Amino acid sequence: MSSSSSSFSTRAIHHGYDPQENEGALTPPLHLTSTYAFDSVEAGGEMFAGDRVGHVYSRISNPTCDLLERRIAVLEEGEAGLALASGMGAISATLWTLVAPGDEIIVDRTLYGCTFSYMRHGLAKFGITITHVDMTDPENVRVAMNEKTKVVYFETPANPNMRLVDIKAVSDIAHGGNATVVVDNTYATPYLTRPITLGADIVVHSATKYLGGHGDVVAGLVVGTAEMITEIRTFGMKDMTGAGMAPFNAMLILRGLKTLELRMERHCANAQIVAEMLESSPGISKVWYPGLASFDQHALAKDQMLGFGGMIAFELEGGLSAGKGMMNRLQMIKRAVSLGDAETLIQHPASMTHSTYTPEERMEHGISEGLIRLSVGLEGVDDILEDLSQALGRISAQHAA
Ligand code: 3LM
Repeated sequence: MSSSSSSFSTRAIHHGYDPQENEGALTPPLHLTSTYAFDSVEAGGEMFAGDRVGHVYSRISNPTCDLLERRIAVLEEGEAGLALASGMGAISATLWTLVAPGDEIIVDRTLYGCTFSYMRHGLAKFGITITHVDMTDPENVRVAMNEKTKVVYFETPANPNMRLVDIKAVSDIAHGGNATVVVDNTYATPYLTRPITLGADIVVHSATKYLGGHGDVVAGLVVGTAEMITEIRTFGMKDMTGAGMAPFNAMLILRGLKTLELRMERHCANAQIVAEMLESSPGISKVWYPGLASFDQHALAKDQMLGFGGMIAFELEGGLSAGKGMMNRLQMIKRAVSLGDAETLIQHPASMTHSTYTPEERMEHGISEGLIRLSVGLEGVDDILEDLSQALGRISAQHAA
């Protein structure tokens, strides 16, 4: 067992599990069960009423998910965690729990495409106002806050253009108006940033990404106070979405977490080298990576993040057509959505992850048509550089011709 004062990896490997309670099994058991036998009718009734602790049905809780929930809570330094079927399940279960018709959510300008769609085309249909502000200046949140504001929501770094939000400054302003601060920590992971320690109330994750880390599972997590998590579990997850995590998926995420620190160190190291190479390459007009001195919010990144992460955004001088040509010439690097895997992945947000925005919305929300997103993987960095160079080289040669 590990205490919350142990190192990050020690907590990620040991927290909440004692092999001696499970016949010495080093790896936690996988509880493949949909339902649970009650000692008596009365005991079952008490569990349903919340007067007795225990599992009643795996859409609500499961022992394998429970271990993952305790582990992510200790890694994020929150009180409690919740495991859901996907990142979108985590986000929707959380927001369905927090808001009602007439309420307002203030969100940053840039969001992952399906989160944007869920809010703008989903929640907005049910009488919830979605107000986008540029949170790179926290004062914009103060100006927008009003008595209807229930939630302040953002990603940092934001998908796909890497904008950062000052978690502490925005949380202080939001709390002045009694709003709940929800941070999507998918890009940073708790190894690089712990939003709750900076004042956020709730953290949501697409665990599909770095937490799982191997591209083999779709999953989501939420961390917050025990009281908030109970509400999200019993309303947003159980009744509104039904989006509980399958126990097998919890096992895969538990396995991924054990190497999160190691993997993040390598993602950060590789991405820094790749970002510097891209920035110095002819034919590239702009690179967005928090570890570059040229990054507008480099100072905030140094303050708020332990490392600069594995995600890079960039644009070619030749715009979208040059970008498509370059991506199509890559050999080892895979053209795929998702991120945080061992494999380096590249994609075009405007036609893929952020195609849920209209072209006008993308322009308004800071996602240019030529933007390319790179999720730098764990391969040898020389192999990543070589693949990018050969694809870029041909583009530069074409432009010169
Ligand atoms: C993607 N992103 O390629 P799931 N929050 C963030 C995310 O990046 C994502 C989610 C939530 C991508 C998925 S696009 C079809 C593939 C910051 C997912 C949602 O429900 O687990 O996919 O998480 O950017």
